[in-house]
Amino acid sequence: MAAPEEKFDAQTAALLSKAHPFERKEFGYVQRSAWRHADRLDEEVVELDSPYTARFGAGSRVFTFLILGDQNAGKSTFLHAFTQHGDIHFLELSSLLPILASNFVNTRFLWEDDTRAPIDEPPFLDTDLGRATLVLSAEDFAFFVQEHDLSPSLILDSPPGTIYYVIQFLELGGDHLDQLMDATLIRNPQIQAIVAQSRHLLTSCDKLCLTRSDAAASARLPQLARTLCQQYNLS
Ligand SMILES: Nc1nc2c(ncn2[C@@H]2O[C@H](COP(=O)(O)OP(=O)(O)OP(=O)(O)O)[C@@H](O)[C@H]2O)c(=O)[nH]1
Ligand SMILES: [Mg+2]
Repeated sequence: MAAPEEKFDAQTAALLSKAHPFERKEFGYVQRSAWRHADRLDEEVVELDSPYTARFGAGSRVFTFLILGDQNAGKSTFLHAFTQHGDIHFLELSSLLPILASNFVNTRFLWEDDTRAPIDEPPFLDTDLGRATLVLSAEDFAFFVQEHDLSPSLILDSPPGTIYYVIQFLELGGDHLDQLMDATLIRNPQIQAIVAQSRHLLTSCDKLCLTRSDAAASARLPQLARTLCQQYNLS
């Protein structure tokens, strides 16, 4: 685990010491975890490493879900669950959804001179951009669709030669969400580049999902959701 940085006050340093492992980057703080099915390591799985990858290799069909919600509603906890292989319930989850490989990235964008705390409740950093990516084989995904009575079009409308299905959950929050809604808020060119990448990710979204921890605190959420839906043609 990274050592708490000296620039933070004692309270923030204490929170960071309880955080899921994180790295300090030029653009901020990143938490990552990954999982890969041990019995199927020989299967060639699409590359999941980059937090920004919007395209996957030929033969992959991608479904993208945007997760929005109140602060500390548990969004990152949900995203992280797909890689949390040490948890006693992970086997239950992976039996339900037969994942070949999964990846979790949680990012808080804070430049060197920014002394704001990157966390307010451990173990996850306050999210600007978070992402969970799950890969399933075409055969396992078809079984999942059939077992759960989902629309056969999920399979039938896939391009010929689809061998993987990739499910992505994107979590957008904090300043990053505000910057996506209003480009005039962006001053730093590096943030502009990151926001542009997130815009690109948003254009590939299939569905918007809202999580709420507290109805009173959610007043801003419907408006945010409406604006994002209009801007990015989400449903
Ligand atoms: N009681 C309870 N606590 C939860 C649950 N899910 C998450 N938490 C806790 O709630 C806190 C915030 O969780 P996060 O997953 O970081 O929430 P978030 O929505 O990603 O927060 P932001 O990125 O800051 O908006 C952490 O302390 C979690 O351990 C849950 O289902 N029940
Ligand atoms: Mg989060």
